[in-house]
Amino acid sequence: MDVGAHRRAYLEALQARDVAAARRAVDAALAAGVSVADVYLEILQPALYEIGRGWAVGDHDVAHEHSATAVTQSLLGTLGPRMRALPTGGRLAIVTGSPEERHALGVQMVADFLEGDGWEVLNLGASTPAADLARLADAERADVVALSTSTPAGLPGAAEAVAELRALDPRPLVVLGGQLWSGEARRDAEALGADLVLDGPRELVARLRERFPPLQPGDEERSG
Ligand code: B12
Repeated sequence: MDVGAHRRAYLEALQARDVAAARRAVDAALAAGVSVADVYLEILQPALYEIGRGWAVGDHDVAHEHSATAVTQSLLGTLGPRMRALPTGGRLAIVTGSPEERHALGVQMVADFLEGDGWEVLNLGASTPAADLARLADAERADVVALSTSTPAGLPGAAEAVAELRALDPRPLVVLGGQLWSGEARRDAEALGADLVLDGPRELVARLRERFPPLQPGDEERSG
C-alpha cells in the first residue's frame, strides 16, 4: 500500500485550502487499510511539517497555516476515538505542552497513542504553567507526565516544569518529547533531569510498557 500517495493527496488538499478534499484523502487512506496510527504519523504529521516549511520560506501565510492546523485538529477529533482502548489497571499519564508552548497537535497525538495502549490520560493541551501542572500531577498521583516542546523558546518553561515535577514525592516519571529535542537541545534535556527524552509516540508507548506493564486479566488493580 502506498501511504505516500495518501500523504501527497492530503498535503495537496491543505495547500489548496480544500477542506473536503483533505477529509476525503484521510477517508481514502483508511479505506485502503492505513491504520489510524499511520494516518497520524505518515500523513497528518508530515503534511504539517511541510506546511511549516512553506510558512518559514514565505510560501504560505499564517492564515493558511491556521487553516491547515484547524482541519488537521478536527480530523484528530474524529480519529482519536478510533484509537482508544479501555484503560487497563489505573495507569495515569498527564500529557501537556510545556509552559508557554502553543503547539498542541503533537500533544493530542501523544495522548491518543497512550489511550490506545490502555492508559488513562489527562490531556491538558498547550502551555500549562509549571506549578499548576505539578499540583495536578501530585493530586492525581500521575505515573507519568509527558511534556511536549517544539521551539527553543520553550526551553526555560520545560526546565521549570521538570524541576517542579522532580520535587514531588512520590514523583511521576517525567518524559520530554517534541521537535525541540531532536536538535542540539537533546543534550540540555538530559541535563534538566528528565527521566526519558523520546522522539515519538510509538517509542513512548513501548518504553512505558516496560516500566508500567499493562495488567493482564486476573491481575489486581494497581492501588496507587
Ligand atoms: C501549527 C503550527 C503553529 C501553530 C500551533 C497551533 C496549535 N493549535 O497547535 C501556532 C500558530 C500557534 C504556532 C506558533 C509558533 N510557531 Co509554529 N508551527 C506550526 C506547524 C506548522 C505545525 C505544528 C504541528 O502541529 N506539527 C505536527 C505535530 C504532530 O508534530 P510534533 O509537534 O512534532 O509532534 C510529534 C513529535 O514531535 C512527537 N512529540 C511531540 N510532543 C511529544 C512529547 C513526548 C513526551 C513525546 C514522547 C513525543 C512528542 O510526537 C508527535 C507525533 O509524532 C510547525 C511545523 C512543524 N514542523 O511542526 C510550526 C513550527 C513548529 N513553528 C515554528 C515557530 C517558529 C513558531 C512561532 C515561534 C512563530 C512566531 N514567530 O510566533 C510560534 C511559537 C508559539 C509558542 N510559544 O509555542 C517553527 C519552529 C522552528 C524552531 N525550531 O524554532 C516551526 C517548525 C515552523 C518552521 N518551519 O519554522 N505554530
